[in-house]
Amino acid sequence: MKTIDVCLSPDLMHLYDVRDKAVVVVDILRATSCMTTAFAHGIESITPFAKLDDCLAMKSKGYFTAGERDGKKVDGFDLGNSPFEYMEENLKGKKIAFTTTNGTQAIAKSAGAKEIIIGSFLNLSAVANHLKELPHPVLVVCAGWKGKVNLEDTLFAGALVELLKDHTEPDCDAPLAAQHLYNLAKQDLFYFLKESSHVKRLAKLNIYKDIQFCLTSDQYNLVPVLRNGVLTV
Ligand code: 3SL
Repeated sequence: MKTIDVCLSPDLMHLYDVRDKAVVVVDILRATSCMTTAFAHGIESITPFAKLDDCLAMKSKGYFTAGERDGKKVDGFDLGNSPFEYMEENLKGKKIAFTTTNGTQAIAKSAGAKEIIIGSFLNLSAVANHLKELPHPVLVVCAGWKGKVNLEDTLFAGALVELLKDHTEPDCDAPLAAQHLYNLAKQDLFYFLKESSHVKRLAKLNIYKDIQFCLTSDQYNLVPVLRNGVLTV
């Protein structure tokens, strides 16, 4: 049976060898939820960048640019990091260059994996079904917050471990911890997360609607995959 593991923070990536792995990058609030939503609404591709300048430079190549730091849209960028922005009709068929505080950093740190895919609650079952078909061991990479662990990405990892429990075996205690946590929280993820650091951070920006949407399971049946540095479905 193939293994499943969970890297609770990108700062722990040195502990994992990604070369034989299918990596699922997750940033529930909100980068990977935005990416999933964007593809569901017809966006052609998303090119993730770790650095703001590299991302902004794509504007001159005809890309829409999405830039978030500390929860806020960065000046000069076309888009921020609310999933509702990615439902706009004018983005259909467009290419987006994307950079966020943690999500795109986690993608960059997963470089070299056999496959890198984007996970969120919005496409949870689609991701699980995709992974069932792959022969590779699975590593869920939680984006966290500036190197620190967060609850919402850990809960997603736990949901995935739960869905894959008949197809994978845990490689250490992190997947087991995530799975137990998810089983405690699954009746009401929003309630479970109300004291969490990033929910509090985003609440200050008044974006409960985003949080609630990002915690909704299985809205979309698609799996963004990174090929040659570009995400497509
Ligand atoms: O850190 C990130 O990548 C973002 O998703 C953070 S925020 O939800 O936009 O604050």
